[in-house]
Order: sequence, then structure tokens, then C-alpha cells
Amino acid sequence: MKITAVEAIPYAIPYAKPLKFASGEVRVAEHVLVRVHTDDGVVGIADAPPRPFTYGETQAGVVAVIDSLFAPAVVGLGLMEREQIHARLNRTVANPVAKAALDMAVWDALGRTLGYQVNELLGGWSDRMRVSHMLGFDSPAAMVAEAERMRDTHGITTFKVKVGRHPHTLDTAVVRALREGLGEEVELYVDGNRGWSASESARAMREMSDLGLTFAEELCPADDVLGRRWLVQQLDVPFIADESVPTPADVTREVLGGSATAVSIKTSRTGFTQSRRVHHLAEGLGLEVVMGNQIDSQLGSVCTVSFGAAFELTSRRAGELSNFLDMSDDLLTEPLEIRDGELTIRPGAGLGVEIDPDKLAHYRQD
Ligand code: MUC
Ligand code: MG
Repeated sequence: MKITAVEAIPYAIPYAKPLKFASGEVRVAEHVLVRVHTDDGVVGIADAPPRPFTYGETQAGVVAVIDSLFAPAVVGLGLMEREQIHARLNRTVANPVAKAALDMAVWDALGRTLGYQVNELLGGWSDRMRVSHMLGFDSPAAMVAEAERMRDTHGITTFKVKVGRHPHTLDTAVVRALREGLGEEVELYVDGNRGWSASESARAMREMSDLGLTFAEELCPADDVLGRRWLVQQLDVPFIADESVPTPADVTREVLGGSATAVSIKTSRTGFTQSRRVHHLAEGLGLEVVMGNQIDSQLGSVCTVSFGAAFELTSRRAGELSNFLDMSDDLLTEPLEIRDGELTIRPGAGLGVEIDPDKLAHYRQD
């Protein structure tokens, strides 16, 4: 059960439908496949989706930090020594996506070695989650059409709507059109990716107060400390911290400071080891949790559902598990399927999924 090698393989798969939001745009999934090899011949896998506009990491940077710092730090450790692995990775600051992928590949290797699903090792609450689909910027008519397609094809009835544009009335018109087009039975919440100021956010939320929103997420920057506190205090829905809380300490700081009242857990950002810490903290603080999406591939979405379905708290709300549908292709041998609005974990050991070698050969960039 000892780690003998770590591979970081850059690959690129174009999006069939690019995703646009207030802090950026993704047209090509320039991700890194991380493989952890052990002396038993087991290989654990995970995906690293670098997000330069959120955490400062790039595809080349993820490969470099894994090859030069993280692989040498963990080779020789056993798969059960996950806290040692975590501590060694944390000798380097930042680089959340690279750390998370390596951590999750270790858990996958452990599950494969022991013959258990990662979901079972983490908590085993359930084998599935309801799915929330994230709608990127477009016209009101196009966003309603996409939501209808997701509902009619996959049974999805929860939507996260990207907002944060100027003028804010374009976004409020989208949310109103979604509510009018899809009716009261769908759940809607908004994510601003820090695009608005606190006062713009307050105004937009007031204008949408009759639309039955469930949450608001990162409408304005957490660095606008007093403005954000002022905003969060006046809202009548939980305010989700996402990119402002890459670590458990950030969750504590933002929540105790009054700048957030709920948290997005992204396994692409905190892996399984750190996501568990965030989950336990949220449970202790009595926070609502949403399993977030970092515009993940199918492998990334498998990690999200494996973690999210493992705990009662993370299973309560629909998880953001569907944006892989926007990619033109993927690396897995068997594509994920969202049925009746749910994504189910795969039955096999570890994460239960395999990489198609031909697809990897085709899309790899090294
Ligand atoms: C989200 O929830 O913000 C957009 C940028 C990113 O890193 O994740 C996405 C989704
Ligand atoms: Mg977000």
C-alpha cells in the first residue's frame, strides 16, 4: 500500500457549450489527470481543473507543482497515512486544485486496494444525489431553453443561475424568465462570482424578492469586508461562500465575521481529506452546505457525488453535478448518466470509474 509514483498528465477537451460567468469563461477543459501508483500495482485517479481566475493555478503550474514538490513529498508513504500526506502537501501554500486531485487519487487507490467504494470509506450515507445544473451567461430566452432541456432530458429541477453582469437588470430578467417559464416547482439560486458591488447585489436581490430564490452565492467580493457583512445581514436567504473559502480556516473567518451563512464544498478544491474537515466544521456551526461544481469533468463529478452522497448534511441539497454535459467528450470508459434528476455513484471499488486509454492518448498534451 505504498505510493511508488505520481503522474500529472495535462489534457485538453473542448466544450461543446462554453460556460461564461462574472469572473471568467471556460471554452476548453485544460485539466490535469492525476494518477497515484502503489507497490501493489494499484492506480488511483482524480482530475485537477485549474481555475486561474479563482485560485491562480494553471494547467502547467499544476503539472509543475506535482512533479517538482508534491510527488517527491508523498512517494514512499502508505495509502493509510492520509494525514501525513495532507501535512506534507500543506508545507506548500495555496495550489488547492493540485493538492485536492492528489488527495482524491490516494483515496481512490485506497478504495481499490481495500475493495470498498470511496463513498463507503467516507461515510456511506447514500449512493446518490439530486442534481443541480449551473446555467452560464446568455440571453433570458437561451437560458430558459437550456433549463427546459435539462429538465426534459435529465429530470433536473434545480438550477444555479450565473449573475453578476452589468446592468444587473439583464440577470434579474433571466431569473424572472426562468421562474415564469419553469414554474414554482423548480428550485433557483444565484451565483455572482463577485461581479457586483454590495449595493448592486442588495438592489438585485430586492428586485428578485418575489422569485422564491433558495440561496445567493458570492454576489460581491469577500474582501469588501463591511459591504459584504451589510449585504448578508439584510438577505432573507442563506449567503453561500464559495471561492472566498478555499480552506476550513477561511470558512471560520467568513462565517464568524458575518460575511457568509452557508458554504459550497468543492472536492476539486478541497479533495476528500480537506472537504471532510469543511463538512465537519459546517455541521458544527450549523451551516447549510451545497456540493459545488468547479466546471468539472465526469471524473471530477464522480468525486463530488462520492463525497456529497457520503454524508447526510451534504445530501440534503441538490449537488452541482451536471456541467460535464457541456463538454464535447470525456476520458471515462463509461459515460455518467443523470436519470430522473439524480446521479448515482458507480458500484466498483474506489471511485468505480476507469480512464479510456485511447481517449487519454488522443487528448493528452504532453
Ligand atoms: C462556481 O460555483 O463559481 C465558476 C468558477 C469556478 O471556479 O467555479 C465555477 C462555478
Ligand atoms: Mg460559485
